[in-house]
Amino acid sequence: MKRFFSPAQLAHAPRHELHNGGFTDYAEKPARAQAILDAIGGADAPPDRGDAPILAVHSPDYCAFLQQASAAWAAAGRPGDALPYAFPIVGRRPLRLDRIDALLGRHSFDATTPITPATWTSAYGSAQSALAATHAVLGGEPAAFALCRPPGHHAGADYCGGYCHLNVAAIAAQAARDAGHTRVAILDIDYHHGNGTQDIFWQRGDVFYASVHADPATDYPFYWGHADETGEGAGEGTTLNLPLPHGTTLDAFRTAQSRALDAIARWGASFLVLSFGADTWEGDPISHFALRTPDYTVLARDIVALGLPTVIVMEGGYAIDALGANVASLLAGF
Ligand code: OKP
Ligand code: ZN
Repeated sequence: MKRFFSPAQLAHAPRHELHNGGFTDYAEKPARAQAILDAIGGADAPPDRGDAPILAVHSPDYCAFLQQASAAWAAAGRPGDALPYAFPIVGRRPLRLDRIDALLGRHSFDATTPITPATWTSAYGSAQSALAATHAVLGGEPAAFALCRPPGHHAGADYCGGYCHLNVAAIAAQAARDAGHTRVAILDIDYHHGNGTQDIFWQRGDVFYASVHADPATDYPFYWGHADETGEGAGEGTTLNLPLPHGTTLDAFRTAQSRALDAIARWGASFLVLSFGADTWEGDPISHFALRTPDYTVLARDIVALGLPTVIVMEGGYAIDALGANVASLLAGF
């Protein structure tokens, strides 16, 4: 299978994240990408397709913010990584966004996603990897893998959060739409609900979003991912959320994934984007499911049986010692 990764994706390396009221090491480390590369025998650098396919999903203001935030933070005399700490209540009155602190809060939904001088460069590389895999599949490959890091599924059209800046799954899906696929599905099997992806396609009837994830009643991102969220307007019925409890093992996960696959097949998708997180693994340090390494091969085979051209984009997975084997197990099923 073709695999894509840009060395620029290694540069984004925040020091800390806010965790349980204090600061801990940032979990979404560059070493994650290296572990995956080692396990899958490397990857090709993606060509540069420019920012048009990114701007097809994200607002120009938000992209400018991602490029300038770190410098503006430093210019304001702040040490360390740029981190939001003041959030607007949207819709009350016009927002004043003169100050970097105000911009950070406006374009973030949490305080776990620092911006460094390299964030834009790495997120841009991650998006280019997703686009390279998408174009490989559009060109006739049955499947291709984008080693996306930073990940994407928590990022919305104009906000970051959950270690995500550019929504690589959405960028891939939109590129497939723009190449002529009229019905594109995204299957998200990361441990966490992909609130950003859901939000981007919430009112659209041309992209189906299905997600199997930890119940937001107990898990991040808390506000989204409940079973009664099904989309709105033209998008009514094209969002499917399948939350599962702590301790979930292969059987229940596979049943839920099969429900998602059935819905995608019934809807008539001609192209699939798989948001893959290995944080469903039993030893993941920030998650609470109990999948085992060989299980990813089983899940992949079920996805392959759908018979759709498939772009796989990497999302989470934080047990670095097991991450390579878990990704290799998934790819083996393809
Ligand atoms: C990203 B992805 C605070 C705990 C919350 C955010 C989790 C983001 C997961 N330290 N951290 O979906 O794997
Ligand atoms: Zn996750």
